[in-house]
Amino acid sequence: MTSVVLDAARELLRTEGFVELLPVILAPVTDPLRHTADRAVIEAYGQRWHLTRSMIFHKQAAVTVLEKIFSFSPNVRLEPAEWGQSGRHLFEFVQLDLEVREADRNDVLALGERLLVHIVERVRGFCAQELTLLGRKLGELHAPFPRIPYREAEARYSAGFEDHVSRRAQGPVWIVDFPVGVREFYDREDPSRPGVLLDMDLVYPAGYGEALSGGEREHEPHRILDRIERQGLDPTAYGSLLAAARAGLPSSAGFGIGIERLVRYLGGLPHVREVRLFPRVPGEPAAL
Ligand code: ASN
Repeated sequence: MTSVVLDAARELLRTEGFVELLPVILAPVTDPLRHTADRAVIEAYGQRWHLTRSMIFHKQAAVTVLEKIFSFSPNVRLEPAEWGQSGRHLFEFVQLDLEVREADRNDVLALGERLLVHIVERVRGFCAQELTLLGRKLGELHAPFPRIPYREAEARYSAGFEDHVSRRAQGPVWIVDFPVGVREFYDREDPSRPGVLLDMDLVYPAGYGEALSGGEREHEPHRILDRIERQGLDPTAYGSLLAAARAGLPSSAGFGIGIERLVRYLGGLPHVREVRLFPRVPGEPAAL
């Protein structure tokens, strides 16, 4: 099923004019993330290299030369050992990470919907036997998916609301407009609504949880620096990003969708470990 998902994603994206990039595995700077405990770093050639936690900064730089890009990008995120039981976490996973120059959030929301609708259609067509074997009834998806602003979801279900939204939903649901304090500095703050980000998550139904994160990006150097400082991060650690922004990063929007979580949802599997032959589960030793 995973290879059908990869083929279907490539098919749609190539039809829409996207160029596939080979992934970046090591970089002087990577996604800071808001939630991850430990950093995976190696020393080589007198320098520290971060294992990619997402290709966000490379995506922003890539759209200076190519309008629409995507990559199947391996990410390493050293999450707490207890998260190994969540069903949703591997410390090495692959995300389909994409970015579009001069796009806004609505453009990439609609793209995310086309992508999921297409993948589900292909999986229903090509994986009928596997779905039967798994006892999985996978219905068609219908776009547009509903959108709930973060503050509204929080007021309705309080903290940890993504799980509530996911358990109650009949189909995928967008959560939009995250507050500035809970997300990374590269998500663009709405110039007309300070404190609110032009970003989104997609949540799968039936308790499968978070599918996708993305949004519009901060691309102007003074705004990136301001956000880095407001988050209490060290600007010198992001010197190469700031230099790229001073040289000129275009406005862009994009998202990343986790492949193992997507296949888990499509197949109705209990844990993302089932999707990989060699799963890397937080807190568990690996056989090979
Ligand atoms: N891929 C995500 C994005 O495009 C970032 C992430 O994975 N943290 O916004």
